[in-house]
Amino acid sequence: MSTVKTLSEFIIERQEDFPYATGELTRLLNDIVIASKIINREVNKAGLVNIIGATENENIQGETQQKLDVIADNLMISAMRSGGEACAIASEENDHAVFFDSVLSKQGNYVAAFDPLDGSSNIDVNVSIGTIFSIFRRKSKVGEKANLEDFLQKGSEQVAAGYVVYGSSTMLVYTTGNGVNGFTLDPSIGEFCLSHPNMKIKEDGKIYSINEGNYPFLPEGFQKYIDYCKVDDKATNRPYSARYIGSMVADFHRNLIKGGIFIYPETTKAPNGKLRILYECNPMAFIMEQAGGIATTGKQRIMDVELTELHQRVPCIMGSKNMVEKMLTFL
Ligand code: P6P
Repeated sequence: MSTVKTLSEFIIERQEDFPYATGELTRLLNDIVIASKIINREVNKAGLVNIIGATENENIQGETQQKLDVIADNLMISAMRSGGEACAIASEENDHAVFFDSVLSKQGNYVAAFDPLDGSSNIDVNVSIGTIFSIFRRKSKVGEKANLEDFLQKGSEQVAAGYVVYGSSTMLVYTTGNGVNGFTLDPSIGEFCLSHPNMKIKEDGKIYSINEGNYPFLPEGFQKYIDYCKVDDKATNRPYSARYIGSMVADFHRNLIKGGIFIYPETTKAPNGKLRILYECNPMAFIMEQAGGIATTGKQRIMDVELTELHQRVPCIMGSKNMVEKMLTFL
């Protein structure tokens, strides 16, 4: 009988992958795993109890907060606060980062950034959603209260990044800079089990993911690329297939497995695009590069972008190497 490898066992086994392996990052990742399992439970029962639908509140992005957004956000904050390995947490749902005050947390070596429930507008229509996380070593002095500079680090400084996709099954995919591994939740034992070791994205693909409703507002190069995807040319495997769920984690995960390109560019309505670099584009870029793909703003590597504010947006083109390189020739 094949021995099942749980995520917790895998993280401990691979502890030497973590810089300064002292067990703290291992514990931090396991705290995130526990919170993700609870979020999964809440997401799965959303249709049955009164936690679907919207609150009366808007987040800093001006987006209506879904009830589950707030539940997931609170779960992540409390997991990080009680775990003690993170000295601060930033989240799409909170205007400002939360700088923990306890003596224990101020000893924490790491800061964590989350999109606690990405794509949450899809909850009420039962479409896959996800949690995205990004972890940095703090820049501020251990023992002191963390500060904003701890979060305004380039994506290349991340020590770990990952996502959970709550779909037909629940999967957690993460990297610490030594490849990408995927784990599927086995509800019968409540454990994430290694199901997709050493994930790599195909160099080519047939799937393009972009909200074509934005076509009139796109720079000409992106309009030309969309037109290129639709040309009937068997020699170059076109026309491609349009696949767009409107949930970044779900679109990203499908393309990671099947090959493809995901694009959320700048538009005349949103000159820096829509997606946030700290807790959406950088963690996904880390995973994409570790899986052999490319993640760019169209002008530079996403993980080289300097951050000046917590909820900074950045244009995002990521996916199969040859598809992204071809797409860039249109810009
Ligand atoms: P649009 C969800 O709100 C999200 O942040 C991402 O998950 C998703 O890729 C994007 O926005 C969808 O945006 O403008 O196409 O609806």
